[in-house]
Amino acid sequence: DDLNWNGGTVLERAKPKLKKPPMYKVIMLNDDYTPMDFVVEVLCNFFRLDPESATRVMLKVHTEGSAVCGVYTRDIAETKAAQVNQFSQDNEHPLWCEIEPDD
Ligand code: TYC
Repeated sequence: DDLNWNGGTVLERAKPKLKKPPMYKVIMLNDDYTPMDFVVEVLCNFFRLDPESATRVMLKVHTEGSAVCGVYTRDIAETKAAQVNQFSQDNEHPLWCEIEPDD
């Protein structure tokens, strides 16, 4: 903690004021219908993954039911999930993302 000084004496110990924000995981869920290519495209374009990483995450969702696409502050995580869900609906795919706290 920081020290607060007053004329050469320590008055109190202050808490550092900058705290790390709570972080949220964006979780992608499996379904039986969304084409694998579409999922990889979403992971590349919305989560800035390279094609190899995107393919790895897509296959993890496919085999395990869900996977983490990224970890962000709450606003960014909510926006990414909403953008993916809207883009999927616009393209008539049931692909779905949710967010959850990253303890
Ligand atoms: N299970 C889908 C299929 O067999 C592929 C898929 C992967 C769908 C990941 C959604 O988040 C997903 N075509």
